[in-house]
Amino acid sequence: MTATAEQKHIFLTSLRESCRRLGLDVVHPFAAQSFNATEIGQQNPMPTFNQTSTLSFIIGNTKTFWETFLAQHCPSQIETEGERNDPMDYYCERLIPRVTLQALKDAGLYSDKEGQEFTTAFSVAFSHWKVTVPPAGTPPPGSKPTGFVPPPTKTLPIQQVAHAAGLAYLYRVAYLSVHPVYGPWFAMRSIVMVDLPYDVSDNEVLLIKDDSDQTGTFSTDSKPFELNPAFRDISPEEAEAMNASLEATKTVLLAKGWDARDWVEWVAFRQSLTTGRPDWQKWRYSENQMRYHYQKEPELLAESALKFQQGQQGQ
Ligand code: B12
Repeated sequence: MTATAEQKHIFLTSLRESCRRLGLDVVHPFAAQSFNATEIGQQNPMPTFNQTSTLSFIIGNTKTFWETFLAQHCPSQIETEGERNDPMDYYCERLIPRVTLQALKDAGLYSDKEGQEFTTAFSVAFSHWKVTVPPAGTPPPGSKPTGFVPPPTKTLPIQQVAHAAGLAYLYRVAYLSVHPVYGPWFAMRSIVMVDLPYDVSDNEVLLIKDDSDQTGTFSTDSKPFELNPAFRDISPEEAEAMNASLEATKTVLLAKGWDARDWVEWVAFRQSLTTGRPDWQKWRYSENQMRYHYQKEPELLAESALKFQQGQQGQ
């Protein structure tokens, strides 16, 4: 499918605005090839649709997701096992493919009107899962049109994709991706791949440049970071000390094995890599959000949603 610059602009703008409404305020464009060229990318490549530079996005969120999610969370209306198991993952599965498809439609790049069917192929993968069936709202395989292309069957290592895409530095000592603006306080939910060419100018529309949150614009033009943002303001000796300290804490924590009941210690571990960057403090999750992410207790989510919907904080 070819697209005019105007159509691409409409697609990008629609996708970004819809994601923001869903609380997904991180929409980072990049070329799938930047990941596919890495060693792990060669073993588990993202679809490229025969483009030489394929428009792809990492979709994620900062702390702002919490309240948007609480506002619509209604445990009594949960019908499926999938949603009960993880309402946030389910929310992303249900809505990210839908808004992608809608953005393509808005831009005139997809139509399921009878007699005028045409598609732009696209694919959606999730950090928690790989979806290999067409998402809701997309016609099933075999019917016309279906632009949905299954993503790789193996989980995409989203932290490594984000590193190659220039979204966040993968700090391997901590197993955490570090964003230059948010630090470690963000999550990655999904990767969207579209049969359209990626151009550096796409960054103009989609990178962080929201005046209201004063994060400033950030772009690496789909190239990896060379420096760990956690080390930006500290000396090489302090960086070395941070590595050693994280390594020691990690060894102690891993010796116990992963246990969500140790969440306070894991949070302290995450916090400790921000010592050189007090500017990241404002992105730290609220206490309930933090606890929920580590413990995934449905009761806490239900209680926070109820409080939020009743006008209390739900924090
Ligand atoms: C499985 C998983 C875990 C497992 C890891 C066990 C294991 N070794 O398999 C457990 C349950 C321990 C875990 C814990 C946490 N995770 Co985790 N995890 C994942 C997940 C879903 C898949 C990783 C994977 O298999 N990738 C595929 C392989 C091929 O790629 P890889 O790069 O080699 O992946 C390795 C590393 O990611 C590593 N790893 C990732 N997290 C952790 C945590 C620990 C403790 C260990 C030992 C290893 C490890 O294990 C992977 C397999 O070897 C990713 C999402 C994703 N798609 O990558 C999130 C992800 C990496 N986790 C995430 C988070 C936030 C956490 C937690 C903080 C809890 C939480 N949900 O809030 C904790 C603590 C992590 C920490 N570093 O402090 C975020 C990281 C965000 C960021 N800014 O970096 C991700 C990206 C999910 C998301 N929605 O954003 N996680």
